[in-house]
Amino acid sequence: MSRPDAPFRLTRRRALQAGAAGAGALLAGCAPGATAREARQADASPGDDRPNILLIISDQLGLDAIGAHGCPDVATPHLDRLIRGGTTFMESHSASPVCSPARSSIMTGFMPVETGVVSNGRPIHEKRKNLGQHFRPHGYETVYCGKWHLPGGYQAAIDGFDVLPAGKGQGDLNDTAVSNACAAWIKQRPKEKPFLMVASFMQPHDICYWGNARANRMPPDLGLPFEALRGRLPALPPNHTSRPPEPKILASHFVGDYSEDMWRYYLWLYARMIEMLDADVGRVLDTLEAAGQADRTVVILTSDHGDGRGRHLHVSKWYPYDEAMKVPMILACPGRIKAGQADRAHLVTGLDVMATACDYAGIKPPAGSGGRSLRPLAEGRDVPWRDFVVSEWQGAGRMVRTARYKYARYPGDPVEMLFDMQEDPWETKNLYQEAALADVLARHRTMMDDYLAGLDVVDPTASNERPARPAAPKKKRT
Ligand SMILES: [Ca+2]
Repeated sequence: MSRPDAPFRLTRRRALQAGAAGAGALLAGCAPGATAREARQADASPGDDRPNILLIISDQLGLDAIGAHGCPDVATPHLDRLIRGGTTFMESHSASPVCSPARSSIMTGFMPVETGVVSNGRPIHEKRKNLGQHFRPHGYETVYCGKWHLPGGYQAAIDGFDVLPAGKGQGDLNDTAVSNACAAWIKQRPKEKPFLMVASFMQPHDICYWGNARANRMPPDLGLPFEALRGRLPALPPNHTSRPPEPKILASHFVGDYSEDMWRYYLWLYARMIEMLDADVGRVLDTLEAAGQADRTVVILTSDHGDGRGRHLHVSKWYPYDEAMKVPMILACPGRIKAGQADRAHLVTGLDVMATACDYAGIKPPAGSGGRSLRPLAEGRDVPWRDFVVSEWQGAGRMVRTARYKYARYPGDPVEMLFDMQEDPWETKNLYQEAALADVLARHRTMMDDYLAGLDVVDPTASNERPARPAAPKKKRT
């Protein structure tokens, strides 16, 4: 664990860790008590041409909330250039549409029930290594900046990483500090070793705070705060009021008292928060290019989960619907990764981040991980691929997604969910009782059961979240 007051210093412990990975001959001459500079020089690997890995994590960014992914309501020039300069996966699903569980999967390559992070604010089980712990012994500089939430939101120290201090707070206050800290580190970083950097931004998650304030304090008939916005607000989605039959826990979980103006203003605000994120992503990408590192850095950009965006009367996340499930998964590196490729054929998941990073670094991925390397797909190679991805949330909810169908259930609830994503991409018709699809339903149940039975489940780790306040009465459209 690194000291928060010396984030860049190469400690003797880290030098020894690097030595274990192959720089041992150089390190052999490094006497006990050597200075940090001497240790760094001794650790140098001039012939190391492994690529850097830059993992950019957004919070609450839906896959189709980006300009280059077809969203007409937002200006995202930097995300767009990353997408157009690389490969973007259009069938990318979160391993859990909830913050900490999704992050634990991105950071380890395992499902939340395998990391112990089955709900927010829990630490990763000691059985699983995070990206930093996995990469550092192999000679990578490993740095982390921004939101962690495994368990604390912003940590001064994270096992496996040097943490770049950038304060803490919500996205509008803190993301620019994160992008500046990452940019500063890239400019001055030690050049001898490849790096693994995680730049973890909060936006557009700030929409949650607006939503909470809206729900708790603002009257439903408030109207638009700025009349001049009328006529410029995003349109409501086609499934805005769609409420197909749902398991009980979902059926009561929607916002019923927003006016149409308020819904559209909320979508407008969400877009502005994405534009804030875009500017910070741009700062880091620009710095990478200016430092001459773009063509030796594999950029992976993803998000923990999406946002309701008025689909099915939803705000926030926690749902098996696409508004919460589908997240960007963008890979880019000039000369290494196919540019301008939108992959609509392969189902991918947050579990794949670890395996992909390992593949590019020449590091063996963690044994038993369900993640797959996206590298062959990003490089345009045809390889056998998985038939489905799985997601979990709220402890008990489970979803399996195949090329055509989405199946979801909660144990003990007789109402299951089955959507034909080809015929009904907006998820408006729950087909679980369709006799003609009984075989499809049975096949998806079996697929899920077999997958779950094969997981290496650990005891859930302890949560540091404060006990939830008593729930406010549910608001329903009348
Ligand atoms: Ca989140």
